[in-house]
Amino acid sequence: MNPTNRELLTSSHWGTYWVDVDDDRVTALRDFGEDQDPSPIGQGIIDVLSGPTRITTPMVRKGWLEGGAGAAREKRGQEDFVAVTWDEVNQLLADELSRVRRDYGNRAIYAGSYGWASAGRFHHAQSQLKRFLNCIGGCTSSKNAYSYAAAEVVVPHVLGTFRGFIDASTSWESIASDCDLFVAFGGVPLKNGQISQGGTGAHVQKAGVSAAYKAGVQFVNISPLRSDVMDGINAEWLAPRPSTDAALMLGLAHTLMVEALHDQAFLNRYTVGFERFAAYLAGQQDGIAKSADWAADICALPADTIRDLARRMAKSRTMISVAWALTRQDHGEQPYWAAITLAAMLGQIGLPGAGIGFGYSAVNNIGLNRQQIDYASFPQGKNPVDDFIPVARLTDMLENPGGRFDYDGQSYEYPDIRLVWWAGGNPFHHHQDLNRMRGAWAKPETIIVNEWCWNALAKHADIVLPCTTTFERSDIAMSPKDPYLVVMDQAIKPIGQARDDHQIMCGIAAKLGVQEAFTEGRSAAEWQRWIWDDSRQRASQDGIELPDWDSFQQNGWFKVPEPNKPTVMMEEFRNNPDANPLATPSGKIEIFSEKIASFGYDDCPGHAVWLEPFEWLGRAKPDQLHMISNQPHNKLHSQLDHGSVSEGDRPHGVEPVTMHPADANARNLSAGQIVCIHNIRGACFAELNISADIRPGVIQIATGAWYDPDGNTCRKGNPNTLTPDKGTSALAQGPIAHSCLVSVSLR
Ligand SMILES: Nc1nc2c(c(=O)[nH]1)N[C@H]1C(S)=C(S)[C@@H](COP(=O)(O)OP(=O)(O)OC[C@H]3O[C@@H](n4cnc5c(=O)[nH]c(N)nc54)[C@H](O)[C@@H]3O)O[C@H]1N2
Ligand SMILES: Nc1nc2c(c(=O)[nH]1)N[C@H]1C(S)=C(S)[C@@H](COP(=O)(O)OP(=O)(O)OC[C@H]3O[C@@H](n4cnc5c(=O)[nH]c(N)nc54)[C@H](O)[C@@H]3O)O[C@H]1N2
Ligand SMILES: [Mo]
Repeated sequence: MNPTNRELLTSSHWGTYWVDVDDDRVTALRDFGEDQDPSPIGQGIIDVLSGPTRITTPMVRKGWLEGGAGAAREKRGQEDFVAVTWDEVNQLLADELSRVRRDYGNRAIYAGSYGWASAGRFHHAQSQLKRFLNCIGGCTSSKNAYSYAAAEVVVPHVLGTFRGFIDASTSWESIASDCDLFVAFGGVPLKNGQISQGGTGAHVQKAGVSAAYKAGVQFVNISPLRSDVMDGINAEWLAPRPSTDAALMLGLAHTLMVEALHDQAFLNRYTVGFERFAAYLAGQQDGIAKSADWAADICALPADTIRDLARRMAKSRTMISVAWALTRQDHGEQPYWAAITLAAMLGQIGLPGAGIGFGYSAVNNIGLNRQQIDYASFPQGKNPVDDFIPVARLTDMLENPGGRFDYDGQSYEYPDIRLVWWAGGNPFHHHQDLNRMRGAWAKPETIIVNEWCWNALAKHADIVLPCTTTFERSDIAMSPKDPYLVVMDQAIKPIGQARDDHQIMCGIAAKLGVQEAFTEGRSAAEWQRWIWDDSRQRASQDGIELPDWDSFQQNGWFKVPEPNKPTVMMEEFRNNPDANPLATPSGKIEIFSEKIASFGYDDCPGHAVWLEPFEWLGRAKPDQLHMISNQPHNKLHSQLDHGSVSEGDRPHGVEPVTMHPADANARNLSAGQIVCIHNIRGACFAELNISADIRPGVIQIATGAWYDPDGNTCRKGNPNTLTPDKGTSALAQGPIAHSCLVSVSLR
């Protein structure tokens, strides 16, 4: 399997490791020497590569197999499965796809298939699925990511692009050398920096924060959790009520305005619409000045603290950092628009170490100084179907065929979905209000899932196609977001009858007569080489020489040289806004957007505003608490929840929840007890952890525990039994998991 004499290597979203193998079993993962801060997450896979949670053969739900498509679909998740051969399952799939396409058209197939799957440029499950479906007429798809859907739609109206700027975030080096004050809404939690999509070579977030601190940068952690900024850097901690950041930012902006601390020259040259926003701040129409005192009432922070912070921000070289989590709340567009507006008022956008940053909280690659190379990927082809949903409108779509929804200025129709196919994501992890989703999930006639482990998604399918893990196939990790290009060696043979997603699609393509269109005559190995060679040419055009394929394989990895100076986001625009206009209608920063205003949305008007969230502490009943369900420190989402690292943090089999001592006392609860977190949508169990490092009135439980329902209660502690499923606004329709009220009592 290993064409060279070197040791075996692998890459994952959480890091690169050397792989030890004995008797066709992975026995250990050893740290990649280049990484000074390796993540323990990877170790969680070793014990679950085989064993009872592994899917080893194609499986069909009994009712579906016996009664045909649609039979006993309300029993999904409860019925037994029957093992079948690959040939049998391929025939079933070919017949079923043909039926659905013939009777309802390709738009009746939903394969948005959102999710992170595994690293590897070629074996990207979603690309494999989509390319295959595009060969047979396409499918209904999804737009945007759960991570930051609200920002993905609003920020392009304000700055011209969102993804373009997260890929060009000001680097840690620039922050260390030029920033004085780093104001972090949602913090910079080190737990999240373990991850980078598509492969992580070396972890830099901790070193970046530490170096900035040593260089004299003062960090302000604005978050319900003290731990959202690392220990030992003397960070200030401000804990406003969750989902009130937009109000806090408006209070800061108002202070800048009334104290004439804003940079009018910057606003004149680089922005449009400040007057409209200023009129709103002053309360010219609604009679409410958005002052520090006004904000203080909403956020429950002292007004003087807000005024003081505004003055310090004006006086210092300031970086405003907004966590992606701020988008995953009701009206999640607003904190992003307000933060950009605030940064524009400070006039430091485009200066070294200052301005605005999207997601220093989120992943290793934000702040990582690197060359941005547009590597080739496995081409998905073109989807002939125009229908789509904003990614988090899944349940709405399944519940309302023919119903209408708004999105970014237009109105669209929900298609009538008959067949759902997921490869490389887990809606029973990522979606909100899972109990409601489970009801909607019972509507399609057929649900197909490619998975390697028996999680809730696989259990709720009709046809389960067992896929390999990265150890069972060869691939290459080459993410434009990371400087390390890594060979992912096949370390062991596929477990049971598992097949690569590519091979799975080839099998079905052959039955449907589109194998040639799907593969273009290339084997998996030939495709990888094609991706490498094409990427090499692209890099070369950017003046970067990648090694040839054989040398790359021989060495196992290659590090793209760092750029010769730190990245500064929007530097070119600042230096010459006429030559480098933003891709907005005005070419400038749109503090007021005529375009968004023209949509006429009450829940997203033409400039940043404060709108009361769907659920928040300002309207909580006396016994209610605000639940934050943030990213887990010991895994990536639901991945490896069943492995030793995640299970090791859960001695009693349920996920920990953190609560303030005052809230625990008020409920007569003590640490270590198993509690039930509940609201009108559902409930989950959790083990109580008590800590003064969380804002009173707030509880925190990580996402990721595998959904294990007993009625509407998840026994293991999946917080998405509780979160509301509602769009951020008619503009973006993003998920709002972080705007959620709950009650907690003893189980
Ligand atoms: N309450 C709450 N909910 C949230 C969030 C939150 O903050 N709070 N965050 C949201 C965010 S930001 C995100 S990105 C989503 C994440 O949601 P997802 O990305 O859907 O979650 P994962 O658990 O990473 O799902 C990936 C799935 O792919 C499978 N897989 C891995 N490798 C392969 C492969 O090679 N082939 C195939 N076919 N499958 C593979 C894994 O077993 C796993 O089931 O969750 C969202 N949900
Ligand atoms: N270890 C690990 N790392 C990950 C992931 C993972 O699953 N595991 N997932 C990755 C993915 S897909 C994504 S999208 C990113 C997400 O990156 P983020 O969205 O930045 O991460 P979160 O942990 O959800 O949120 C960051 C912090 O925001 C705080 N917060 C929540 N609500 C509010 C609020 O209303 N106001 C303020 N001021 N703070 C609030 C929470 O305390 C939380 O710890 O993380 C990535 N990194
Ligand atoms: Mo995400």
